Amino acid sequence: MSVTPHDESFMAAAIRLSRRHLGRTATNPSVGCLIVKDGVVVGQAITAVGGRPHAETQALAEAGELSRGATAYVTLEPCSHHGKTPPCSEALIASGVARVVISVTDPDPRVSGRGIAMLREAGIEVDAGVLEAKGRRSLAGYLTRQTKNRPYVTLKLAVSADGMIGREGEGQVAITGPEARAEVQALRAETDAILVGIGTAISDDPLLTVRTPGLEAQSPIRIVLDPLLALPLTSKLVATAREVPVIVVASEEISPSGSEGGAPPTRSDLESRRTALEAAGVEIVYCNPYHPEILLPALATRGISSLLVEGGAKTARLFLETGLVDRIQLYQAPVVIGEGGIESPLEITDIPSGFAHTGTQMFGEDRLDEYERGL
Ligand code: AOF
Ligand code: ZN
Repeated sequence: MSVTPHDESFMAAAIRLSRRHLGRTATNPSVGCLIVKDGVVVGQAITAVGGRPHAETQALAEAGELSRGATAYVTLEPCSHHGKTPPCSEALIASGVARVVISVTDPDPRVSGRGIAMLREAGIEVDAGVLEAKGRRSLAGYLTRQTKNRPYVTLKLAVSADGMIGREGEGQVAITGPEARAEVQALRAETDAILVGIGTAISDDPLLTVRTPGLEAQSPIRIVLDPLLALPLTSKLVATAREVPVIVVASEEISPSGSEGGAPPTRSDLESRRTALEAAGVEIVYCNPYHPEILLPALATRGISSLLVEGGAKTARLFLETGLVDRIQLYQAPVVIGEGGIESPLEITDIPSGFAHTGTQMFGEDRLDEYERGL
């Protein structure tokens, strides 16, 4: 049997389902699985919050005896390894499903192709690569961390009608409206970590959490690029560091084991800032804050698969210039900033080459354009 439009419809549903647990299954991918019998969904599941159980075993449990002769739709190749749970391929074989339809093959070296091989050896018909581009996008964080040893990076910018992202010396300036802000909250909720530069952390005093009622627990880890530990102890970030983690990325040169000397502040100043930040629950990581190509693998090692860069202009430029942005979300608002504006590092007319325009949506008066590089 070959792949039919029905297969694509069920896979689209499985992909949509999988997105519900994005940002909540680290370091496991959020996978969606449907069990379909005679054209009807009889079991459906997502990788559980926390990463286990995997999607397939839960969907099969729901379908029960109805799995026999059914088709399983899975967004990622079923696992073949004995990890923290037994292999899903074995569970599928034991359930008696007749066919397994897969979107993306698993780059995990413990699985990669073996899951499919196990199913075929057991006489199950397997079709892989169904809605693959869409499937890959839904697994972007997992795939990027597995294959590039860094998180998938989204750069979000909100630009005024006159090309500004804020006003000098004024802290947070409203550029987008409530609908767009709600959308950004949803994006934060599906992302592992969010990053800003120290300039933004000081001038805007942002919280960087998810405030959508009921989703507060899905706030990302908050990261500040802060070479000299300038994050104020009175900032909202520091004040809430015990509820939602804050990581300050400071220069290696100022680490307690780093070399002496250099520019002000003095070593004892730095030492007391470090002690105070740590006492407030902030974690300090010593890593060159101006080299995302070094920082990002360090974040991947900590299990961070997706990163949202939210500002400011300098930090956005740094990530763009090092070619470490995978997706750009550019909001354009009708607001005019005028005098004293901070120029956007990016406008719709100068999106870097290599990015494809993947969609436009309106949120109230604001227009969101999305651009992605190949995964
Ligand atoms: C699946 N279905 O829903 C997910 C899979 O540590 P473990 O034992 O949980 O294994 C983690 C690996 O399992 C992960 O790297 C990926 O290969 C796979 N994730 N596999 O069959 C799922 N989440
Ligand atoms: Zn599995």
